[in-house]
Amino acid sequence: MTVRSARAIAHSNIALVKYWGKREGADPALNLPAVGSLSLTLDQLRSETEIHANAHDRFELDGVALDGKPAAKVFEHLDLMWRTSGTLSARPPCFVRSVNHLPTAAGLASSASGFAALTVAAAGAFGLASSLGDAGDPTRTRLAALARQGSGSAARSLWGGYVRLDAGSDPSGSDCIARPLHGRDHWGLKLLVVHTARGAKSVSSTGGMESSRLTSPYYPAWVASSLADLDAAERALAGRELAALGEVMEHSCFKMHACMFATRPPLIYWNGTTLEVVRAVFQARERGLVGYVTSDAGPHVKVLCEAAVADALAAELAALPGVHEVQAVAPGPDAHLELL
Ligand code: 2P0
Repeated sequence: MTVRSARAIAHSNIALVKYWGKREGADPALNLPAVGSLSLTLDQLRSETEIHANAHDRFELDGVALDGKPAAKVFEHLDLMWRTSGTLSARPPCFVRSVNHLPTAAGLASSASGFAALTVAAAGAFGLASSLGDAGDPTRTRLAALARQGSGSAARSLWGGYVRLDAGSDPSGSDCIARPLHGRDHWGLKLLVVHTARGAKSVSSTGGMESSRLTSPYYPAWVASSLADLDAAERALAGRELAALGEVMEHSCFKMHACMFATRPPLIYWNGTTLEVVRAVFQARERGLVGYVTSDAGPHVKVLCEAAVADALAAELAALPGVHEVQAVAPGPDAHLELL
């Protein structure tokens, strides 16, 4: 079989209920999470990836040729996609060209959109799919499971709107399934991405999760309490109850960071401005300007709010010392595949 030229677009996502930790005793290649997660897909923040046949493997990100670990992860994932296509011959060399419309590796989920776009583009290039249908298309579910093997959060980027990824318990990973809960038009929410630093984060998520599992005394409590958060968030989302969703979203975020802080050595992804932004959001909420915070494996703060208050809240946060930029992002669309 030859490689077809294909292009994919996948949007990043932010976890409202967080994933942190791999399932103990599972095959590492399956990359099974210890906890489920629930996310919002983001409109402007996206990865666009093309795959073409080439004389040798080549990976280009934002116009720069990369080798070493980032390229190795990309081509390992292509090998997985090629094996999945059922072709027995060796994978032909490919040119993978990716553009990230978001800061890479800064805790803004570039690996989610990146691995989702890579998975979808490879599915097109290797004949696993020629197009993707609407949110109910079972091909999306299959590709989400493959994307997860590249990066856990990537499984959630196959769909727009609101997505739940269940941890499952079967050793094969067959019940670790992502599914769309609501489309992007379900609720007029905005996510304010408050940038508090520039540049890449210092500890990768994968390494950080493992060290939390091995050393944080709070890790078992984190895992044990996650299912209740997921169910509460799903209910609040269905009823469009922002206070209930915000409360469980902040609880999930601060529990994850408490678990990170208690890791040895400690994982502190925040900077001073992170905490100042969190305080400012709490204070604005008391004055009736209602937003709820979350943050990931990086120093930026994301604030979930109704679209009607987004501009006023964004202006307040943009004025804080140490804040570089505030981006207001709407719920984003499904991942997209195009054969070239
Ligand atoms: C999340 N994060 O749910 C959480 C919150 C970071 C903090 O998913 O090891 O890059 O590749 O499966 O998906 C970031 O971790 O980790 C992440 P791997 P991934 O969004």
